[in-house]
Amino acid sequence: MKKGISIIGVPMDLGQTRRGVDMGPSAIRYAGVSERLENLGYVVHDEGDIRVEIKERAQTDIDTNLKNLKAVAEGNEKLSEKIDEIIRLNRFPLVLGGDHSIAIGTLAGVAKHDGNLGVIWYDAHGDLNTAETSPSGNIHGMPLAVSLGIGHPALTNIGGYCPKVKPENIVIIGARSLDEGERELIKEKGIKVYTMHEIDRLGMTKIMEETIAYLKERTNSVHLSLDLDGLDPAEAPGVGTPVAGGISYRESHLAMEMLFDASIITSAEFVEINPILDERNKTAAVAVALMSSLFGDKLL
Ligand code: 6HN
Ligand code: MN
Ligand code: MN
Ligand code: MN
Repeated sequence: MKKGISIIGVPMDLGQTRRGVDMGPSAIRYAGVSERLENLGYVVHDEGDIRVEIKERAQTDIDTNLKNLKAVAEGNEKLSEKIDEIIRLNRFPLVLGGDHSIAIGTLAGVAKHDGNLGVIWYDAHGDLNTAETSPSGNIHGMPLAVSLGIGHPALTNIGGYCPKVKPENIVIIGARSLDEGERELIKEKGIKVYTMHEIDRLGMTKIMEETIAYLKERTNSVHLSLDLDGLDPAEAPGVGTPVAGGISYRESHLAMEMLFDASIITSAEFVEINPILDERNKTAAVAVALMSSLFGDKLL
C-alpha cells in the first residue's frame, strides 16, 4: 500500500432521491477516519470536498429518464480531475461518498492511469442499469454500466475517454437485488458475480481467495467500490436502499483483511452512507472500521 493517502469527500446526493447522503463525508470524518489511518502509519492528506451543485434537484430529463443528469455529470467531471491529480502525486485515493453515482468520476480518474484496471463492486446491487432498464431513473443505479461504456454519453465520456473498465475485470460481491436489464447485461458481458447465495454456500474466505486470484491473473491494479448497503441493514442501517440478508460485519472485515494481505487494492471508495437514516453514526463507524482493516489494521 502507498504510504500517502488522499481523502476526498464527495457530498453528492443527486444520483438518487433520498436526502442526507450528501452528509456521508462529514459523518465518516467525524467517525475518525484520518486518525485511524494515521495510527496505522500512513500520511493522510484530507483534500476536503468536491463542490457539488444542488440547484438542479430532482429534475428528470424527460428525454433521457435520468435524474439530475447535468449536475451529476459536472460533479463527476470535477471528481475525475481530482483523482487524476492525486494519482500523479503517487498517493492512494480514498473517496468518501455520497451516493454511488460518484463511482463514475472515481473510475474515470483512476482508469486513466491503467487501461486494464480491476474493479471489486461490493454491493447489494449491480448498478448496471441504463436509462432504458432503470426502474427509478436514479443514476446511482448505473455507474458500473457507465464505466463499461454503456449509458448516456454525458456520463460515459467523463474524463474524455470511454470505456473505463473491461467486463472481465469486474467482480461483484454481495448482490441480492438485480433488475431484469442488469441480469441480462451480466450474462451478455460475462461479468463475475458472487451473490449472497454463493457467499452463504462457499463462505467469505473462499469468495475472496477466488476474487483475488481472478483479479491478480488479469490486472495490476484494483479499485474497491464499497457500497455500505452490501452489508446487512441490521449492521449498516444508514443507507438509502437497504436490502435484507446482506454480508455481515465480520465477513466484511475478513474481506478487507484479505485484500490488504493480497496487496492488490490501489484506490477505494466507500459510498451510500446516509446519516439521516443512520443510528448514532453507526454506519459511518462501520465504514471507518472496514477502511482500517483494508489498510492493514490487525490485532497482533
Ligand atoms: N445503489 N437497482 C435500483 C435502481 O434504482 O437502479 C437500485 C439501485 C441502488 C444503487 O445502491 O448504489
Ligand atoms: Mn451501489
Ligand atoms: Mn447498493
Ligand atoms: Mn479482524
